[in-house]
Amino acid sequence: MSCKDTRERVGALDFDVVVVGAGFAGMYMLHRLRGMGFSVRVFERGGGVGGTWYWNRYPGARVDGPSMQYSYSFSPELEQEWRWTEHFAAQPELERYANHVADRFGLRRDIQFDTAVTSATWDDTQQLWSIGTGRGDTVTARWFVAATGCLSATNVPGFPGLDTFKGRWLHTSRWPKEGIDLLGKRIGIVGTGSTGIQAIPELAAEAAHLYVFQRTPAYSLPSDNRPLEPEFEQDWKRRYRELRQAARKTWFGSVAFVAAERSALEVPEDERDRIYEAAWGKYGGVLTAFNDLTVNEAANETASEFVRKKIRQIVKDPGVAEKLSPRDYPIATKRICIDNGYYETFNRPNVTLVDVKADPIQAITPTGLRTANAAYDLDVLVFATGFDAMTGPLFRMNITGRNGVKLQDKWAAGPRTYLGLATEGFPNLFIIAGPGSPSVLSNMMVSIEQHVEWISNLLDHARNTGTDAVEAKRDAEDAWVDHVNAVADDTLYRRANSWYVGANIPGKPRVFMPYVAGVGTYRERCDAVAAAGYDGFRLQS
Ligand code: NA7
Repeated sequence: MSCKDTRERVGALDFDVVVVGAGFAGMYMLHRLRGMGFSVRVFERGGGVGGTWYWNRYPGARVDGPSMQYSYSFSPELEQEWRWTEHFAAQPELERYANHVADRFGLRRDIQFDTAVTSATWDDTQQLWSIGTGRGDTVTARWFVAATGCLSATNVPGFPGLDTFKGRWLHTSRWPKEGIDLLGKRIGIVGTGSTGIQAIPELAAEAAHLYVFQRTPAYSLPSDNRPLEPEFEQDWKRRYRELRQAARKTWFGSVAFVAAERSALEVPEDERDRIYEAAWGKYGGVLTAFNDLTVNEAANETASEFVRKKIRQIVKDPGVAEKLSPRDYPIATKRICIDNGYYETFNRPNVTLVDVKADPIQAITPTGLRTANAAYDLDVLVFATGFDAMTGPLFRMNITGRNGVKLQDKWAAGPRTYLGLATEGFPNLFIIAGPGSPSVLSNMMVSIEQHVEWISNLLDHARNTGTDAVEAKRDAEDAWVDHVNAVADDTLYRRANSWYVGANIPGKPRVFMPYVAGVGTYRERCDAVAAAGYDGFRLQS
């Protein structure tokens, strides 16, 4: 059955598929579905393509995995023609890549920019989604795909007095395109996660003085970023098919991030230290030196302590080094940070580390920031305070499923999905890299491509079989949620107050959201479900 037939059958459809988001997930979803003959409309909140790389323009913004692997694999021609200049591309280059892809595949004509989706309601009688936008439009579609990203709903803590601040404040993911003048300014930055750690060395280089307000110290590993050598690029391009295929079978979705086949506890201490030393400064390095760092506390402590030792070696003031040293959670249980000179920055005379766990932030004042024990005068206040991860971008669309049930209500105690792709009671809604899939615990490009291809194959199957509605079954979803939890329980991941468990957002239920069994295993599960006629889904004509 063609899409035209589908439209005629229902009569009320504007599009076969509405996709929300024109980041890497939404762009490929559009390209793939359009190529299969579906009519598609993409709504994008921003003014351009690129998602994360459209929004995150803060100084130092850079991908934390190798560019040769953080790129689309679906088009061998694209793969061969695009040239990365560095091993770890910076934001401007990633945004250029997104724009190149949009131009090359003519994507823009089906993307409506500057348009946020503000409601999505399932119509069970007509079996379609009715989607409302912030511009006041409403469109209908059979299928609704959330390509909204895991880290796109910004989190600005509700400190009292923020509206009285006379300087300029901004969240790192809303940095203006034209940049801001930081030279000679007194700058404060709240947050020392991946973003803060990338931004801090850059801000310090410009600031008259930089105050770093740290609540929890992070483990950070040095990046081995450098210009991409032509021989390296050519070698990769020659072997791309084989390397991409191999990456899909790994745990993380990257051939450069594969753990060595040995326990950290099976080698003597001096040899272990030599291994960590050799791994320091290499991508994946310390975290992949042994295979039990995320499952065995004693093994993990060897890596955690190695990083603390490095901090003590780099940071000259022992008191500052100690404040920068994470002690209350195991390494890798929060997203590892990758930096360019982060710890070294604290040796600069114009940088002050403020421990806001010991001396909590009380208020923002007209002239700066006040903690319990001190006041800091600031011209610019930067929030590198992260995101309402994974569920936030979905909730802000006000999604209502069958029988008027809101997604927020169904997920009040934490997200519940089948395969991270769908949720019972919300037919024909698919989530790319949703909670319950490897998503943020993987090379996002590999996860995105797998989800896009799996979803589009399902839509093709539905079209070919005259299926109008596809919904996850309750028992399949319950079993998947139990499985996701059981796999997480066998690891140390729950031990950190991370955004993986929603701990960064006050009141958010503490549920471990990503699926930690790895992208290779996950892909096998998804393929088996499809091969069994979409086992666990109800397919209705
Ligand atoms: P993260 O990793 O969530 O980091 C946010 C940081 O902001 C972290 O250090 C938080 O401390 C801190 N934070 C958040 N709220 C507050 C308040 N109220 N007071 C003080 N400090 C606060 O976000 P990022 O943007 O750095 O990284 C997100 C992901 O993007 C990253 O993992 C990569 O995948 C790319 P906390 O640790 O909660 O104590």
